[in-house]
Amino acid sequence: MRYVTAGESHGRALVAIVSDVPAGVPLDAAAIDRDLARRQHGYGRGGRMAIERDAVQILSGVRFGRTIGSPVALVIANRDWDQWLDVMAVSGEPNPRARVTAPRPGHADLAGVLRIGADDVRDVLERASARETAARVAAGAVAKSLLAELGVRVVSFVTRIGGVALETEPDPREVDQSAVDGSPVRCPDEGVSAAMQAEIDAARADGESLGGVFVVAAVGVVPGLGGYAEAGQRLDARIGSAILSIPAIKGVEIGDGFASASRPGSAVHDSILYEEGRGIVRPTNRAGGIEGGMTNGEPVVVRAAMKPIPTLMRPLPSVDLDTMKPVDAAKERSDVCAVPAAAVVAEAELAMVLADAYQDAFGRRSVAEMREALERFRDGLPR
Ligand code: EPS
Repeated sequence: MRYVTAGESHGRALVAIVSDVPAGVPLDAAAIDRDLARRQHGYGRGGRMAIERDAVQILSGVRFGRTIGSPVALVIANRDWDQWLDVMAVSGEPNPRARVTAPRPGHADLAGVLRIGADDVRDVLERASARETAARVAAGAVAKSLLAELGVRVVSFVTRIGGVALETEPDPREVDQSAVDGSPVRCPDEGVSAAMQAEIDAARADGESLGGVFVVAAVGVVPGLGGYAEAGQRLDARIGSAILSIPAIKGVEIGDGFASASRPGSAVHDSILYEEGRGIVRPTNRAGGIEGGMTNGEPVVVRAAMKPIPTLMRPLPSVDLDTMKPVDAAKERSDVCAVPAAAVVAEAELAMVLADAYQDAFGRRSVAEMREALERFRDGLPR
């Protein structure tokens, strides 16, 4: 299973096409809309989220609530498009006064115009905007629904915003996702949530933006997904690539990741034990559910670092690309912090990688075929 998206931030709509979808996956627009709403919410979001009420239209690939094995096309209209007709029209002449010529440090603006030879930064920023991630969340909902049919649940929570961090991370098996979603910053601890919101308030007052860290995890995953024999099979590489493809993600670790580098081997690797009736058990999950490029049957635990949003209300120095004279970087309406939203996008990305890995292992054609093969595999595991 894979997806492709199209659409600009202030264009008419965002589009996702999900291909290689097995037949029989339950899919209804309301379930996708719930994830779209989770992505929109979050303390620290800007004015745009007050305008949009993201809602998906399923154009193809679904009959009477189930996929039929053909590509699923999804559309999310941009409500704000009405206000941008003069700037984002498909035909006619652009308004020269609407040009953007002061690239924002940290955004795609500068490298993008150098790449395509544009004389208006808007040609780049419209597509580079993280608005595109709404389409990813819609696509990921298809993967999540398949995974749910196979007993896999994907969860996420925020562990750091700026200088405020959650000291002890919960075991993903015990995370109550609706309680997490009840926190305005999607953090499982109420006290830390409140401190994170205060951090965001202070940043907003200061014309600043903030990044952070989140965990995205999959629970109920069978061992052996991915592969050790070929670079392209390795699941950690596939997950790393997918998570790093989310705008503003600058670091990814699996399990204890960077902390493992400073510990001796005996304090890093997870012992292998056997318990009658339960089979093989692992008393710890420092590996984050992945060994040798494969799932090992423990929850897959991924942590990602998001940089602060590049649009600053107190802008950094830039140059005007027309004159090459120093100017303040462009200011656009923006978010102060979007870490809670990025975690929801990461659920979609992780789900898409895992759905594809399940298809590699158990068949690509239908949920029924996949379920049967999965049962056979499970029956063969040591008990
Ligand atoms: C976003 C929509 C955008 C921004 C944000 C993400 O809306 P607008 O630009 O109209 O305010 O809120 O984009 C960025 C922060 C960025 O740097 O591109 C969304 O739907 O997530």
